[in-house]
Amino acid sequence: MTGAGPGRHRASRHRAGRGRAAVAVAAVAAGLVAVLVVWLAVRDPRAPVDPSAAPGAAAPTPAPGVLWSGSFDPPPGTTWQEQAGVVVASRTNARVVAEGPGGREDVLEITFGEDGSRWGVDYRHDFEAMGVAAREEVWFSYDVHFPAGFEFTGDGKMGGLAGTVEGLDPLETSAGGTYDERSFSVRAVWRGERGVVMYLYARHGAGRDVEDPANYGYGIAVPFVGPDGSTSDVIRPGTWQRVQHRVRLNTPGKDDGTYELWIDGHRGVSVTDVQYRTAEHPDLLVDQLFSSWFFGGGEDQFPTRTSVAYTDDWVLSERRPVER
Ligand SMILES: [Ca+2]
Repeated sequence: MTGAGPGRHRASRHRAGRGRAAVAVAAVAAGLVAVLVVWLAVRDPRAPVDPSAAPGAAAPTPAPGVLWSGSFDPPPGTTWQEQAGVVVASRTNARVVAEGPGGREDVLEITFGEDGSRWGVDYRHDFEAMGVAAREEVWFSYDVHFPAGFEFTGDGKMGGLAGTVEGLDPLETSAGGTYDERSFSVRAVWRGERGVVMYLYARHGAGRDVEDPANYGYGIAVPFVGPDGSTSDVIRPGTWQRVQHRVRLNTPGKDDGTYELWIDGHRGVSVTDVQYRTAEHPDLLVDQLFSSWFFGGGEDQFPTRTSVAYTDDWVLSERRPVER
């Protein structure tokens, strides 16, 4: 940069050197254009800046669009719950194990069915506690592993996303047969035949109102359709699988919000008529992870023995993360 100015002045003062100076100026200008082109090519204007990354530090560069990530390896002196922004924990049958299935390090092991219970865990994570602003669109991705022999009886809940208006207790979030339009939630549910279902509590979605009799007093369900067109055997016990939820909120009062559920890079649920927020609550945003993992339904769907499942590598992002 600094060479261009003096070069131009010298060229105007010395007639004899004008030709050579013009060539030099052109070369410098060409160099600057080349630098600019390279800079534009490598920079991603959407990539978040990591304030903790000091110059020269070996901190990993976050992938473009990543808002938060957690891998159950909290820094010394902290807990995974702090790392993951847990603000309410009503069921806590889980622990971090150093070596999980497939040699995976530091994974959350969730235990179901101890003492005849159908739980699981029920954690509510606040975006603010995770350093993430409440927003209108977000992706929540996590890995899950059900060991071979896992007892897929009834339908069991897995993690998802939720939103509540300011001041509402996270445990009051719409779920479990109760819809309150000051909130919404959407989770993935496993079914007995190892299928997976979207389980949505919102005013409207998939052509139905939440109070439609076809929902039997519960949330709106849409089955995940696998790459082969089948709705069963979506879960493959004994393997790690990637589950990804996408929520894009609607225009308040309109049926134009989006929900997508992806498993292992395949989009098996896509609903584009969701009314997450009603006209009365236009300020509702996505602001929570909803980690309730349990065997659902009636007592005939309770597990008959203790089972465990594993989860790891959680990511919140602005858009679909690059596949690993
Ligand atoms: Ca991990």
